[in-house]
Formats: sequence, C-alpha cells, structure tokens
Amino acid sequence: TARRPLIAGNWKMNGLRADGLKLVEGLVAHLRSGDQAFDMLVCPPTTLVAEVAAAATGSTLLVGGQDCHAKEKGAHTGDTSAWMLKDVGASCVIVGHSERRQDHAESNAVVKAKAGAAHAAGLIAIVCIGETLDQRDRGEALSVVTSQLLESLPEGATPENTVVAYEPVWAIGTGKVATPDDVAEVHAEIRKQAREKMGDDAARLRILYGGSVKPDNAKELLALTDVDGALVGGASLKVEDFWAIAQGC
Ligand code: G2H
Repeated sequence: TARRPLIAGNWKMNGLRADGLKLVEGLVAHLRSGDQAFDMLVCPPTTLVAEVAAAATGSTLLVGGQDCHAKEKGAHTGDTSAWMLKDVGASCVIVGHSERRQDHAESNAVVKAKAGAAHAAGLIAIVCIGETLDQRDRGEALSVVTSQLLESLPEGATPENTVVAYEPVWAIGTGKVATPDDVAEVHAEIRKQAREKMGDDAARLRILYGGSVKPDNAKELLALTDVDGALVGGASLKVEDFWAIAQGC
C-alpha cells in the first residue's frame, strides 16, 4: 500500500507574527518549486493559525492547530474548538501530544474526545502516543503504546481522518532519537493494533515518528517500512532544516 508521507511541523509555543510568516513564506516558495512526493503541514500557535493559513492559501502547504477542545463551543475560557480552527483555514489538529498529556493531565479519554471533535469539525486528527523512559526501561513500551492507541482513537477513525504520531517521550526535544530498530518495532505494533479499530484499512493509516527528528537522521527513519512521515518540533522552526527533513522522503 502506498502511503503518502506527511511531514508535520509542530511549532509548539514559538513564533511571533513576523517569525511565523517568514517561515511560511519560505516553505511555500519551496513547495511551489515543483511537485512533491509528500504532504507538508505546519501547526503554529493558535494566535497565528488564521494568518498562516491565509499566507498558505493557493499553495499545497497544510495548516493545523496544536490542540483543540472536545466541545464545539461554550464556557471554556482560553480554549479553542476544532470548529474554530477549521473556520480559519486549518485542515488538521494535533491531539494528545505528550506535553498536553503531562502539562494538562490529558487522559486517553480526553484525547479520544478531542479527536472525535476534530472529526466532527472536518479536521484530520493527529493522535500522539508514546512511552516514557521509565516505561521503556520496565519493558512496557509496546503495551503502553497499544493501550494509548486503542483508548485514544475515537469511533469512526479512518486513514483519511486520522494520523497517528509515535513520539517516545524520552526522545522529545532531548536530542536522543530512538534507534531505527526500536522505531520499526513500535510502528509495526501500532499498525497491527490499529486493525482492531480499522480492520484492513489500517494498511493505509499514516504513522509518523516524532522526537528530535533532524536533517541528519530523517532519511534513515523515513526509510523504515511503517514510518509514513515525521512530526518535527525544534527543527521545524527553520525553513531549511524542515525542508531538508522532507527531502528524506
Ligand atoms: C516531539 C517533537 C514534535 P522535537 O514533541 O512534536 O519535538 O522534534 O523538538 O523533539
């Protein structure tokens, strides 16, 4: 099954207007230079989603949010709904990033509700899962990732409306990258388990790797059978680094 790779940038809490617009202009210029064999997505902070989406209009660059609320609207001060993101030009939203799970105590049930809201709003949900170092050291990596996956994917998840991102927590922003063997093992397990939810369609599900992806390690990771792209944090903040990573597809 040919799965089109997705190279996704997660800017996290970085980027004032000028930085964000410069970054998008650079990426759009690269994307316009020819046909690409991958999809490219940027997820700016909420303050910039509308402006970045406007700047990306007419190009193939996709724009997404980094989180959404599970409800459509209401008394939820400071939150942003999936419908609001969609309204300003987003096509995707990250849910369940480990920083949300840690900093905001998001459980699998919360992540599942958010992914369901994303689908209802017409967004692709990028559902993040990944084990901590303690869990890996105890030999629990596969079981933790499996339970996160099965408990975080909402009913109605398909390869069209859902992308899974495997991000081992110990590899995030630390410069430590999981070995290709570790990544291959976990991604194969994720695809196998996804069959519980999607049946044979799981063959078409895109599974991204995330955690200290850089230009010098991207190619090796992207070459792995069940790695269908990357979720990139730090290295997505520089046009040339992010573009170089995509060239590993
Ligand atoms: C993992 C990743 C992007 P970084 O969080 O989501 O960040 O590439 O900086 O490790």
